[in-house]
Parts: sequence; C-alpha cells; structure tokens
Amino acid sequence: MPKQLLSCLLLTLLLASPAAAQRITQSINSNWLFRKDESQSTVASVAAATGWEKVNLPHTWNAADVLDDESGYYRGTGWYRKTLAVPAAWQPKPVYLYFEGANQEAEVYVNGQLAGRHAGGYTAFSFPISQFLKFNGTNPASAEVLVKLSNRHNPDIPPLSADFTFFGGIYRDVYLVAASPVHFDLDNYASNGTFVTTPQVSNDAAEVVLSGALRNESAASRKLTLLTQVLDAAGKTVARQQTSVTLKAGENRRFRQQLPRLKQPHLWSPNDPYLYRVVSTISEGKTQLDEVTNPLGLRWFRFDAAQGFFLNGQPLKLIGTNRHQDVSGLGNALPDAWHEKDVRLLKQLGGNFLRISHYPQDPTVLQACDRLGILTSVEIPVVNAITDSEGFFQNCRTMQTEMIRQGFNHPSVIIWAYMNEVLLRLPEGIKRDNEPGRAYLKKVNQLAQQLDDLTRREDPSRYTMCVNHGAFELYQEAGLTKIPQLVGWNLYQGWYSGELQGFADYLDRHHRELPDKPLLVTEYGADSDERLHSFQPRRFDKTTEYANSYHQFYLKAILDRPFVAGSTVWNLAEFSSETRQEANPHLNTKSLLTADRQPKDAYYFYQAHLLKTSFLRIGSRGWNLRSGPTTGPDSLFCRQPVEIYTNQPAVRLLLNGQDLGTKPAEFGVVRFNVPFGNGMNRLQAQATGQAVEDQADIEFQLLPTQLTSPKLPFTELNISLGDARTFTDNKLHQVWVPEQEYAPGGWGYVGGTVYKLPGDRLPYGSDRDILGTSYDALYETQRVGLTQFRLDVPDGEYEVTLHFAELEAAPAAEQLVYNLAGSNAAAGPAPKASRSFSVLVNGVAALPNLSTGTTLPALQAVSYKIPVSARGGKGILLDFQPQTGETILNGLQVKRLY
Ligand code: GCB
Ligand code: CA
Repeated sequence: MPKQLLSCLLLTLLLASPAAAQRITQSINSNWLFRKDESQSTVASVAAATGWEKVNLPHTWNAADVLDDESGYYRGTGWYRKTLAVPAAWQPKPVYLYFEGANQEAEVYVNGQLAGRHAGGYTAFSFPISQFLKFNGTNPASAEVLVKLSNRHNPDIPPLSADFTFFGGIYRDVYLVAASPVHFDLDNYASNGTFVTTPQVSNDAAEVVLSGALRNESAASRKLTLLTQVLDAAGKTVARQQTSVTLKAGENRRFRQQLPRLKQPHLWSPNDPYLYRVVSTISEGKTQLDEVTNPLGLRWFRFDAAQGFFLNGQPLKLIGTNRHQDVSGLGNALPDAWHEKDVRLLKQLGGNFLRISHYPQDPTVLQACDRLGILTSVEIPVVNAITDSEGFFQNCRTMQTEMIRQGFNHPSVIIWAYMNEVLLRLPEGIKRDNEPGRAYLKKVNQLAQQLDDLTRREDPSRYTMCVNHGAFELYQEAGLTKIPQLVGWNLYQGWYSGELQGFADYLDRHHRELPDKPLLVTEYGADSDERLHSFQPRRFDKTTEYANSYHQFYLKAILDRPFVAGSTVWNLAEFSSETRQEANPHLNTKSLLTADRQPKDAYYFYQAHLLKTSFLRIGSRGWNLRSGPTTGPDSLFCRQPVEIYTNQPAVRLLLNGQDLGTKPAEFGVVRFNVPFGNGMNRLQAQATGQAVEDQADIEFQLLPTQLTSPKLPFTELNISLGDARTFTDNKLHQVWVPEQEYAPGGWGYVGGTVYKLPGDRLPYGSDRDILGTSYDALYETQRVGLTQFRLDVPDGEYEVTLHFAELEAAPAAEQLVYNLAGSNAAAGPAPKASRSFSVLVNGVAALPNLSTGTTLPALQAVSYKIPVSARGGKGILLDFQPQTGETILNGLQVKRLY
C-alpha cells in the first residue's frame, strides 16, 4: 500500500476515534448577568446583591454612555456572572476559561475562588479552572463564574490617556475549553502553544518549522506521537513530520519539528492570499489526544530605507488605514462580523495594509487579513506617555509578549510596534529641557529598548516599530528613531499645524537625516463632518472639501517618494473619543468612512488610485442635498464644484442630459463647476477610455438673491452666523447657508465680526461641545457685535427662529469626572464680562433680556421662535441692542408661512 494512502487511512481512523479524547472549545457568550458597582463590593457580597441585568457578550457598559450629550463616561467597576454546567465527562480534563479580551483589569472567580487576574484590555487571557470544579458522580458540575472588571484609570496600565474611549466590559468572546490531560501547552500567554516559522521561503522552496510545548497532566508516563502536516488549500497533505515522544507524568516538554521542504510553494500576497493549513496532533497509539491548527502563508519580505518595502522580492508600496474597534451604538463590543466587514472595506478601498492601532484587536481581524491579503502592523497601547514604575514596565512587557504569542501564526503580520506618540504629553512639571525632562526621556528610552529587545527575541522574523508624532528632534533625543527597525510618523501638517507642504518637507528631512532608517507614515488625516461643506475650505473647518484637498496632497507626496515604505490613513471609520469636543462632539471624524461605514469622498479618491480595475465615481455622495444663491439676480442656477474620482484619463459630464464637456483627470480627480438648477439635478459621468460610468442625483434648493423675485418665490432660509460653510441636515431635509453682509433687496447682517477664540487658537469658531443640541457645528460659530439682521422678504406671514449659544465660558467644572486621564479638550477661553442685550423684531422687543448665565447659559443651545408679519414692503428687520457687552447671533431661520 502506498505510504500516502496508508497515512490517509490512518488519519480517517484517528478522526473516527472517540471524541472524548479531543479538545473541546465552546463559546459561552449567552446569558450573563451584569451589575455596575461603584461601592467596591466583595465577591461574597456581590453575589447576594440585586439589580443584575441580563446581557450577552460581547458587552460594554459604556455603549449608551457615550451617546449622550455630556462629556465623560463610567470608569469604574462592573461585575459579570454566569453559572456553567460542566459535563461530568470533563472531570479528568483540564478545563480553561479563555477570554479574548476584557477592558481592562479582570479578576476571575470560580465557585468563590480566585482563578486569575489580568491587566490590560486588549489581549487575550485564560485560566485553568478544573481545581475549582466540584463534580458529583454523573451530574454536571455547577460552576459559578464571577468576573470583577474595572476600566478605571490605573497608572500602571497603558494606555494612560489616548484619543479614544476606554469602553469597559467583557467586550470580546469568552470560551470554555476542555482538553485531554495530554495536550499542547495551554499556559503560554493565551496562545495556542504552537508557533509556525518559515526560516526560508523562495519561489522554489519553503521551509516550515513548528515549535511549542507538550504537556502531560496525567499521572502516568505516556508514549506519544506528534504529527504535523501541511495541507494545501484543497486539503491535500504536502508535507508531514512525525515525532515520537515519551512524556513523564506531569512533564512539560518543548519541541521543534522541521518539516520537509515544500517545493514550488504557492506564495501568499495581497493579490493572492493563498493559505496552507498546518495541522498538528498528539496521539497515543490510535487515539488522538489533542490537535491544533494554524494558518500558513508563505511569503518573505524586507524593508529598505531607500526603496521601501519588498514582498516576495517585489517592491510593494504599503497603503491602507488605521482602524479602531468601534461602531457607534455598540462601542467596542462588536460581533466578529463587524471586524470582518471593516477589513473587507479596506480591501475594497484597494488597500493592502492595516495598522491595527492602538492595541491588539479581536482575533477575527488578523484572520480576515490573512484571508483577504492585508499586511498588518500590530501594537500595544503605550500612548501619549508612560509611568515611571516597575508595574507599568512589567505590564508593557507582558502585553507585548501576549500580543506576539497570540498573533504569531498570522502570515499577515509583518510589524510588531510598541509605542504611539509617547512624548506627546510630558507628565506634569516635566519640561523637555529640565532635569526631570531628561530623566523622563531616559526612562522612555529604557522602556523602548526593553520592548524592542523582547520583540526581536520573541520573533526575529518581523520588524519592530515605534510610532512618533511630528517632533523630529524630540524623538531623536529620546533614541526612538534609533532603537526600532522602523520609524512610523504620525504627521498632520496642514491640519494641527502649518501648511500641507510641511508634510513633504518632513518626509524629506527624515530621508536626509536618517538615511538608513526605513519609514512609514503611520497616521495622517483631517476631520470631516459629512454635513459641512465649503468653497473656501480651510484647516480645521471640518469640511469634506478641506479633507479632500488634504488627502490629495498627502497621497501624492507619499507616492512620489519611493523611500516611504507605506502609509496608513487615520482612520478607516469615525470612532468614539469621549473627551473630544468640536463640531461632532465625542467623535473623531478623521476617516474615509462615516461611523455607519458610508464612504466619504476621500474613500473614492483612494479607490481611484488603488484599484486595478477601471474606476469612476462622482463625489458628493453624502452631499446630495445642496443649496446656494442664484449666480446673478436673473439666472436660475447656482454654480458649485463637483469632484469626480477616476483612474481613467478623462471624463465627460452630463447635467440632466446636457453635455457639460470633457475634462482631463489630474491625479485621479476631475473637477467640474456645475450650474445646478432648482430641484433634482442628474449628473452622469462617462470615462473616455473604458466603458465606465456613474450617476448621481443631487437635489438643489436654489435661493433667490432678490427676495421678492417672482421667478423664485421665497420659502425659507437657514443661516449659520459667523460661518463660511454650508451645513446639510439630511434628517430634516434642510440646508444652512453661510452668513453674508446685507445688501438691499437681499438678506444679511449689519455690523459685527466673526467669533474667534482669543489668540491664535486654531479651531473653527469655538471648539466646545454645545449642550442641548446635535447641531454643535452651527452653534459653535457666531456673529458678535451685530446691530441688525435684515431680510427684504415680500409681505406675508413668517416665523423667525433665532439661535444662540454663549461661547464665552470657562470649561465646565464637572467635565470628565470619570476620565482621570488627560483629555483632548483644550482649555476653553477665559470667562469674559457677561453680556446682556435685546432683540427687536420689526420694532417689537420680542427678546428684551438675553443675558449670560440666565437666558444664555454657558455653552448651551438656546432658540426662540417668533412669528412676524412683513408689511408695507419693509421686510423683516431684527435690531440687536446691547446693554452690556456685545450682541451675538449663532443661527437664524426664516420661514414663510403664507
Ligand atoms: C494622533 C493619535 C491618534 C489620534 C489622532 C487625532 O496622532 O495617534 O490616536 O486620534 O492623532 O485624530 O488627533
Ligand atoms: Ca471575537
């Protein structure tokens, strides 16, 4: 009988052998009880407590917390409990509780006894629990599992602070595992106890090595066979290695199996993510006792400081995004399918690289990357700062080890990183150039060196990386451009500071001054709130248009420089950052997708550059409700720009069937100035090269420039004061237009200035969270010191709504109660002398006493709706009369009733 057939037969026999000897893994996500507990209950007292809520895992106790208007979220203790019925047949088996992750400090009790503790919210952990189980004959053992969990700030656990929400909870899957007493190591940092390496891979051959440890927990010595097979995607065995081992009772033995070389291996790459499987079994005679399987992708790679990244000998520019585990409404408690969906959205973008930041994520993410062909960098959450304590250092080392061992067998991983912008927030009292500052940098250096050494020891086949913010000398001084093999830069020139060109200059500086150090642009991005648009986009205005020009500049600079090995946009999708204020409070909107994963324009722009198939897409998908004044008093259209993204040379655009001409693409973008008419506008774009086309319907609300124009009767007007942007409210089907100065026949303010924060502060308007509204962007801008607002509307009955928010206020005292960590919220403007003023509507003192603190509470949206008649051709006149301080107006809506 041929050998292969024999082994095949043997395998069949083995598989048919009693299942009881095999390892059993089952998720135990359903039917937990949860209780928030600030009173520091004990294990004994909490069990008797009332008020338990039924939950399923994954679960976070902050999902709703972050949706409300207020800043801050619960950072404290939560308890979980569940009663398990452990089958009697498991009595001889080692039983484990396995947590994919729980944020952030866990104590796990079984039947009242401590099974284990774990620090850190982003790596898996598992504890043996057999010793706590009380079996009684043929009855299942009942196991009362109690998990005490805290997401409170702990100076010894990273992250200390960061621009994302530290959702508390058991937010990933939990499993119960029962193994045979003889098994692969189950006590190795929650890894599966086996590690696949590929010391040599080429087009001709591949070497595969499996190492790990075997454990005999039985009372007798055992004669065992360890068999490892490599199966191809079709399930055919292409390599096998069998080893005999005798394990004494209680023995834990390491092993290393080198498999016969694979000839002409099918390589793994983003275009062809071919996966083999490595199946390893422990058997005793004909009985299989344990089995683990691992994915195997055969590839080799290197980074070059001058030429970038090479995969399988070919240059490959790494392009992609960062990604948080976050979906609004769910927080971090995502079902696996959400993780998978995000990776698919990156693949559909044309990306080949994911920076899994700022922490290791659900195992589903690396599984999906292996399968879909996305290369990855994974890091532990040492963000913004460190604590100079042995506890902190130890936790970092443990996390790094967990991350590496748990993710080791994923072919998608090419980088292990360990710090993100660690010098962004120097601790209190510490200045860069004072003695404590120098000592602090030294500590940071020591930690980096420890983590780098550890990583190279643990996994010499991947690269190490440290990710820095754009403070070149500071990171050099701390040694962080020297210690790791790769340097990642998070660069925001033209966003947080300076001009776009500063980005290109920074890259060139790195190349000039650190010519031997490969670099990646690990972050870059600009906030964009899909509701905000501008024709004079500028830094920090949060408009789609500014974000578009930012990405267009950055991608070009990246592609133009072969020494830039890769880049990842910050971020794939919008994510929760509870401490943020601004136009969209508690949300970071630097992303290619909205929180509901709808593409922003920039997503299409990247597709135009990255996809290999013909691509053409009209931008403005999220801006299909527009408004604007007629171009000149007599026309019935308004010209506004539209961007089209394509990898074709030129595009022809039709508006309601009428040809607007053909224009060439410049760096993937074709720009048209479209004369939008009132109502529906159908745009049809056709690429000249290939037969690829796209269509978009844009509704336009054309505004009369002369309000009495019979051609375009006045209906309503929504105006954002102190603002040069338009704001589309899709839910209410309304568009707010920027303020303008009054001109006879039209509408506008008289006098005053645009609200600006004191000094050279960046933000657009105020950057404060305005309470009592989800239209923060509108309330954050304001006209100050105006004397009138006039609208020369035709005679009729109207309703005017005036919107105010007192922006001059000290930071709210109750801010960030639970956020002991530093916040991103910039210190607000100092309180100013309070104001009081009145507004007369067509001569009537409709709002006689608007004043700070009473009718105008600080940072609170306030609006007043007032009916008004326009008579005798006098239109609507609002008079703003100050008593103390200056008058203000944030928004104005005028609607004709009849
Ligand atoms: C960064 C941080 C990231 C922030 C991002 C931002 O540099 O690494 O965590 O979210 O900037 O949006 O400011
Ligand atoms: Ca999971």
